[in-house]
Amino acid sequence: MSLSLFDDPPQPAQPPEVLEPGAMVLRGFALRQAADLLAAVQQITSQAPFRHLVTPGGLRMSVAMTNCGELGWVSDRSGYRYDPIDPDSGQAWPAMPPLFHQLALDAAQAAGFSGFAPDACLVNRYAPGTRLSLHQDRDEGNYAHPIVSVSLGIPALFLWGGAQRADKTRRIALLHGDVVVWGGPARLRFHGVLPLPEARHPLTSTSRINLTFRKAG
Ligand code: MD3
Ligand code: FE
Repeated sequence: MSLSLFDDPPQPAQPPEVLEPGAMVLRGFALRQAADLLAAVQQITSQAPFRHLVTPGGLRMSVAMTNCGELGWVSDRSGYRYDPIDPDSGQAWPAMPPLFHQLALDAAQAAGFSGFAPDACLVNRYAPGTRLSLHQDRDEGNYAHPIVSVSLGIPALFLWGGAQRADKTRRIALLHGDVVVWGGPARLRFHGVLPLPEARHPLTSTSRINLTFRKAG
């Protein structure tokens, strides 16, 4: 047993912020596990490297992506889908680390969704300048399941819209260790990420890593 000045202090639990019914921000919920989560991401990307997918319209996405779990989200000229096979390797996606599964289960539970059992984890990597334009997540089989997102590394401004693309958006800062759970009436909201400003983080250098856990199958 040792106490080091350089260890993270225990984090006081912060009350969940309700963005709207079904959408809750759990500030710092993943802070304690952040270094272990990032080590697991490195393990995943050694098997399934980050890549820039192409949209059905032929545009290269500025976000670099990979997946772990039984299913992975992919996009190409033929459309968007969940696929058990990584098209770049022809192999199954890396397994979802137990730490990921447990964190997603615990966060969903804290937001009022019990028994969340994700079968897909999309791993997004942002650099300064990377953005994600306004979209809905509608490639999953059953919208009754929530989506859990975990932000790591440099901060981002998340755009939170409405049921229609043209609806007014709010900006929400997502910082290292923040977890957001989106379910119920919030599940099909339009959302996106503004271009990231230049920044550095001690654990990720100039990147932001976002994990989104889904029940896709
Ligand atoms: C609200 N990722 O991977 S996380 C995505 O920061 C995605 O990488 C963003 O949008 C990111 O699809 C945002 C927050 C998020 C994720 C999924 C949602 C919010 C959501 C699904 C439905 C509603
Ligand atoms: Fe999304």
